[in-house]
Amino acid sequence: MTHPISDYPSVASGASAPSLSFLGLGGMGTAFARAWLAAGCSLTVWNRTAGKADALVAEGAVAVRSPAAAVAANTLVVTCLLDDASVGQTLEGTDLAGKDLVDLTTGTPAEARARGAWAEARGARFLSGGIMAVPPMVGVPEAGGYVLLSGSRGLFETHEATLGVPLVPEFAGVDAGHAALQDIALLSGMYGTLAGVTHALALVRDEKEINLRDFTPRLVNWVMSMASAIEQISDQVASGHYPTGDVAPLSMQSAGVSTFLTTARDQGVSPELLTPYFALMKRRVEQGHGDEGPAGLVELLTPRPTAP
Ligand code: FVH
Repeated sequence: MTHPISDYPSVASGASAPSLSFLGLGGMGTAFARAWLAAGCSLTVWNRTAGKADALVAEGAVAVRSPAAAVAANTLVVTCLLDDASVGQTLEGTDLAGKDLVDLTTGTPAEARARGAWAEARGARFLSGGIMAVPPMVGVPEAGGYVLLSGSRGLFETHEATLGVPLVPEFAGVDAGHAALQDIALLSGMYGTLAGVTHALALVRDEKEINLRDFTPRLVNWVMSMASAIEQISDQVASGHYPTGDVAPLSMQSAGVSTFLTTARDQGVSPELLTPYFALMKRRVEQGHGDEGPAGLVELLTPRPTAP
């Protein structure tokens, strides 16, 4: 469920202010810590390189010397470290019994599930997070960032307001791996788009009569207007039914591939960002799906056993 940011006003200050411990003061961690301090939270921080806490202490944080001291200081314990291995190294030997552990470190779904089982075996409730933002978006609701959280619904409901201070929290299910899976899926969509954008800019950037400042708004508008097709593609993938008679059938698109490859060659641009997608279109057409749109390409990536 998506919550409007207005659900997360500044938290109370003074004796009733939420209190939490935060481990990991890298670029993202520092942005999170600042947002909690600015909202009046009582924040205990730890970082491997202790000096990174100095500025936050000046802003009101309490820095402690060990992960164990940070975990002991509060029920709500949040980690934002480099990777899952660093989370294990940091929390090993700390007493997690009765704690609510929220790990915002990016990792695989399997790592999140294993970390959840590890935390629960030590008596903690657990949420794994996928941060859909970059540091300047943290604490800036209008920037549109949010954090996916999956695992213990009870933990989420207990701390939703506090967790919502830096970024809007969205509960992503009780499977601890589902925040990470959706995080990676969303970023994969971003990388695919960036691949096309990179190729497009490479095609035109050295052309004397084309000004990138004129071309770029066209590229932005085109990518955004094409994004409206995502919902139709998703509906077809969900149903596993790929209608024929698409307005831009694969057969037509596949026939146009040579135009893209020749243009790239003539412009001195490597086609390597596009050729894997073109290869999938060709295979799908060869399998007899030329009248369909692009949604069915997913069947080539996740082949399902055919019915007996
Ligand atoms: N920055 C971003 O734009 C992205 C946005 C999406 C989410 N990611 C993930 O968030 C995690 C933290 O990212 P970060 O930007 O804070 O990362 P760094 O600035 O590189 O800081 C890393 C912190 O981890 C500490 N650390 C590293 N290894 C260990 C270890 N073995 N034991 C204890 N701590 C460790 C490091 O400490 P130090 O180097 O200062 O001593 C930093 O605090 C990350 O998963 C992103 O993928 C950010």
